[in-house]
Amino acid sequence: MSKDKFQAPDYYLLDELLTEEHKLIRDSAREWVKREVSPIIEEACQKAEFPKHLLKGLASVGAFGPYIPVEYGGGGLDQISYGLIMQELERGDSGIRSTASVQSSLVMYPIYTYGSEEQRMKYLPKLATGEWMGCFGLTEPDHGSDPGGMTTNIKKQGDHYVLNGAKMWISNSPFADIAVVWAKDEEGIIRGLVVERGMKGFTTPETHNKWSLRASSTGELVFDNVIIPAENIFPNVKGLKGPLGCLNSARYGIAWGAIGAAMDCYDSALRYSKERIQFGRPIAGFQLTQKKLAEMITEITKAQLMVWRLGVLKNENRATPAQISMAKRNSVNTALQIAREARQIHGGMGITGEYPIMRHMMNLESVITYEGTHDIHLLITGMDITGENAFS
Ligand code: TGC
Ligand code: FAD
Repeated sequence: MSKDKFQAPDYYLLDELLTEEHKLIRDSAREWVKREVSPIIEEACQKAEFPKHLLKGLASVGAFGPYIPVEYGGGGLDQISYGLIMQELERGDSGIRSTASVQSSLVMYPIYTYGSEEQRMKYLPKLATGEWMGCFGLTEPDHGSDPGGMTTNIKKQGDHYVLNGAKMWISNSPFADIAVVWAKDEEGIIRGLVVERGMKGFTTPETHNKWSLRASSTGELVFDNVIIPAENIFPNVKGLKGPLGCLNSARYGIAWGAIGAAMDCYDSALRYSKERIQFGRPIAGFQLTQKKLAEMITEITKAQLMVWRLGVLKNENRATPAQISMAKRNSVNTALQIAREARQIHGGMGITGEYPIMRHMMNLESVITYEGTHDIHLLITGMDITGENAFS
């Protein structure tokens, strides 16, 4: 890939809505992505390899547990800081943002929110530094959009539990040290628990042949009579609201993150359109190119405003799950449309690894499906405004 010349679009001067601390955090993540991610990401995607050497750097820019309190190793930051970090990481690559989303919102968040003090102290500090990596097992081969139908189960035997079942499509599972897993107990109640690598009967086969998120490692979680000590069960949550509560946090981060991918596509298309000469003039001078670029910056600006406001509401503990769904759906869909238009502006060059467009576009095809599909989020909005449940 050619040198990273990214310049962030800020058409409505949104920087003025950020504090000095927000800007420092954002700029340090931005610089790190330019220095460490951009030079290697294209090759990592081509080879379908997760660049594991980036983990320490991710920890150093505060990407692991930014809003977890400092006494547990987190950054103690607010929700807008979290969003800005996700935006910058996904500007680099959705797979890198995914790794940070899973660690922060799907592993550290449930341990912090639902875990015992012993569980917090045991896991959170090591997760914050990247010494331990985690993954999140909710989806099963037969239960994706309807996780409430899961069949993975725990049965109490004496002073421990026995875990059986399988999870599919699990980001980071092939190398994770621990897995936060959701399973039904003998009464059919969903419980959360921590499974540690090395426990007998626990395996994590890798999923190959992905055309999307190629720089992110995806796999399964297979549990064959795994013995789980009682102290690994989360004491403070029961039911589907446990995993769905984690998704609120991760979806919020994705709502910011996808805008990063959109910003990268727009920035690349704008620069290319000024440099590329056809019919004796830059293609930026053609009305049809301008229409594409003008619509891109309009949609980016709308999405930026939406997530900023959502961040304010989240800081005040007022953001509803349905508001988060709307933003996740809007940002990802916007980014995907922008990636497709940016690809057109780059002409044939748009399909090559010289530019980040095609990689973002392929990544976003996963992002629009995971953490709740485009249609599921639409139905969440529909239910919220009508009071009618159209899921089942
Ligand atoms: P439903 O009956 O509506 O709700 C069951 C209970 O959960 C509560 N609830 C929530 N709580 C917190 N946050 C939310 N967002 C919540 N939504 C619902 C609800 O109040 C109820 O509580 P209670 O106390 O009454 O029991 O559940 P349902 O079975 O009808 O399903 C609803 C639906 C479809 C919205 C939900 O299941 C859903 O969101 N499906 C999509 C599944 C999904 O997003 N999976 C993501 C897997 S993880 C992932 O993709 C990681 S990608 C990682 C990366 O690399 O970034
Ligand atoms: P399905 O639920 O089978 O949906 C198929 C289609 O049917 C979709 O278009 C959907 O919108 C539609 N549909 C389903 N129900 C309805 C309905 N009621 N009304 C209308 N339409 C409906 N999961 C984890 O637990 N942890 C992870 O770390 C994780 N990482 C992932 C990484 C990648 C790369 C991918 C691709 C997925 C990941 N997932 C993870 C799983 C992800 O959350 C699911 O793929 C997603 O929730 C959709 O489930 P599904 O693929 O089974 O699709």
